[in-house]
Amino acid sequence: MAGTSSFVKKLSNSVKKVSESKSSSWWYNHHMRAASRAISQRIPLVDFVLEVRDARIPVSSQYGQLRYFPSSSRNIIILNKMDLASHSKTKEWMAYFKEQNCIPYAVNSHNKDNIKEFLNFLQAKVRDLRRNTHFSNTQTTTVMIVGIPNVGKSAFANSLHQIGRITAAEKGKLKQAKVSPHPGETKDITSLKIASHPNVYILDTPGILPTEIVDIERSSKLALTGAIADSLFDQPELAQYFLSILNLSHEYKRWEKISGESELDEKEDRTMNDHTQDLVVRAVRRALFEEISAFKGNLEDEKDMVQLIEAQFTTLRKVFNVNSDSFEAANSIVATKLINLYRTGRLGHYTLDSLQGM
Ligand SMILES: Nc1nc2c(ncn2[C@@H]2O[C@H](COP(=O)(O)OP(=O)(O)O)[C@@H](O)[C@H]2O)c(=O)[nH]1
Ligand SMILES: [Mg+2]
Repeated sequence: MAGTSSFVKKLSNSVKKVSESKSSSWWYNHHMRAASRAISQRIPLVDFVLEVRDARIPVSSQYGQLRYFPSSSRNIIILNKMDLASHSKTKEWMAYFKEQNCIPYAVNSHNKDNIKEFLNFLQAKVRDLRRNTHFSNTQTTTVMIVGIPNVGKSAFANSLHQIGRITAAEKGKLKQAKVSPHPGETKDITSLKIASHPNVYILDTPGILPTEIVDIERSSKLALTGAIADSLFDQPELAQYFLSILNLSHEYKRWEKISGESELDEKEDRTMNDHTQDLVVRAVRRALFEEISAFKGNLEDEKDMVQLIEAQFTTLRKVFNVNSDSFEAANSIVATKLINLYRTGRLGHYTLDSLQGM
């Protein structure tokens, strides 16, 4: 994307610096190596593989290990976090994957209705499989969830387990897979029951990154969406990258109406119960909208973009009420807060992977 490229370059330079300071592949740690082996051994043994991807980056969040297995009707691509992606772009990506003879399914793991619909879809697949193969009536079906870190595998597994048709007694002792905003929190393969008679179990697995990511734009997107640990990236650079995307999109235009009254104009806001958080979100949107609207430069020009982003940082320091002695420390706090708002969907819906050139 023109206009964001210098920010991708800057980010990738810091990525390189980190990687040079570590002896081997720095984001592919020994946990991932061990887990990757365990997952690969199980793939041929399970009945279905659900590859969870991030709907904001349907290609960049691909789970590389699957290329060693023949693609089949037992593999389903889950585009999770659809609530954070552009709705129209998700539709286009769904059509693209269907054209490629894949089975895509877009969900928001926090949405009960989405999960119910997916369970029905999966149950139909399970019934087909049972009809067409030599399954005995008592045999268990196993479904393994795989994917890169932080795409919502554990959240998805938990929701399927909670909403799945299992007996009341079993519901009483519901297990939980650990869900966390930080990547790398799932360390073991966990089995959760999602249906009874016949039994269907889901296996949640740790997230695995590619051993090497050569494409610098891809690593920037993985960093922004949270698949790679934040400690490996400079937060202001990550926030600048995000702002360059926001400034070139049309999302901010939806914030024009924000006038400062307490009346909320967006559906997502009504579900937010933290009033202070509401006010901060509105103030951030208003500040970003006003900075972009007042800006007279050409955003395709990198120098102009840098200037706008600097102005946005200055305003955001006030909005977030950051008083720090050091300029760097203040910017780092602003960046972390801004990225957090983006990742929880408060600053618009962006699909970062483009279908062009596919
Ligand atoms: N907005 C949104 N957030 C999600 C969704 N699924 C998971 N998350 C959040 O994404 C983060 C990572 O989820 P987790 O299940 O731990 O990811 P995992 O590393 O793939 O197991 C957590 O903060 C979840 O609450 C979703 O569909 N929409
Ligand atoms: Mg997990």
